[in-house]
Amino acid sequence: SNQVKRIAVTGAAGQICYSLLFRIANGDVFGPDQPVALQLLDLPQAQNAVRGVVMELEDCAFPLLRDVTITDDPKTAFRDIDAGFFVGSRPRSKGMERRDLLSANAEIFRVQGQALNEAAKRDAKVIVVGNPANTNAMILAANAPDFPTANVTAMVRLDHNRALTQLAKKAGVKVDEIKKFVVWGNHSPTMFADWTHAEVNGRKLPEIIGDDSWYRETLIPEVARRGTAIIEARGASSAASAANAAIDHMHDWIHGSNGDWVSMAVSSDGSYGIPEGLMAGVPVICKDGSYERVTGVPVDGFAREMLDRTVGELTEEREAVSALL
Ligand code: NAX
Repeated sequence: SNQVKRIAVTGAAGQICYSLLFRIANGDVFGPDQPVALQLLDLPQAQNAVRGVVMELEDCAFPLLRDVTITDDPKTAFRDIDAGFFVGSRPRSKGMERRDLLSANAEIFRVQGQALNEAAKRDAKVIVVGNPANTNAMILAANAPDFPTANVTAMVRLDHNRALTQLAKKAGVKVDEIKKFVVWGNHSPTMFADWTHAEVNGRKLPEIIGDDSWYRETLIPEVARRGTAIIEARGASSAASAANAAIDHMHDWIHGSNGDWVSMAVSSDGSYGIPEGLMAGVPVICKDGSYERVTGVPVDGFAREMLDRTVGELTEEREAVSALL
């Protein structure tokens, strides 16, 4: 039988994890034959809440769930892991400036990077969900010098999935019929949902939809504002859909993307005019447990402007936390 995979999840008492943990334990990430052990990290004051979630996990009697650890110590949480979901982060509180938020989180991800460096398996796959996700991932990687930077990624898959459904509705096709769609850049309102290369059965999606102003004036801003729209409607931020996107991201990384593009924020190699080391959403193809950036995608005109804008924001975020890199 398969050896148990050890999976760290941070922010375990939070609302995204209230969906994510159950799906991991159900086999949605690693597959129906892969036993898992969960190593749950949260702050000292949240330990009791995590114990409550673990009671519910037990009450699901998941056949694949072999062991659960609860801790407030990052090193214990990351010991010998095969995968890590970094969901916990410091939310913005009243009166907090963007810069304060960036540095509070930078401090968290500095400490967690050092723990990852010390404790995790070298081939562990890491996704950062906690915001500002891209910059947090960059700090995590920078503070784990003996851990492969390529194995640290950040999540733009929720933006990707949000756009896919709207595009599929508009085109009158099924979501999985759309290929070669990508979200570039930061997980923030500057992200660039790029339909330029998207295809349905070999036909260009922009030609099928045939409405460039809908794309620029409705689709892009609606995807950018979707998180806010959900908060307004639900009174709480997106949780189940965020967990689902994290699962899609990790699932495809492990099991492959069948030749199609998926959007992942990965450490830039300098291509597409994205400064080296920034964690930016790019198109990748996943195969045999790793991802490869799609190379040579033409980026010009409107796409260039949009990509430069989101990369500009990532550059500013890096400057704001530069002391911790
Ligand atoms: P919650 O506030 O419900 O939960 C966060 C949890 O993290 C809490 O239990 C808290 O105690 C814990 N935590 C805080 N600091 C920690 C630390 N240093 N170590 C371990 N745990 C810590 O937030 P939730 O709704 O679950 O969202 C989690 C994060 O995901 C937020 O930063 C949120 O902004 C971010 N999101 C990112 C998305 C993306 O696409 N990349 C989309 C969804 C979501 O908004």
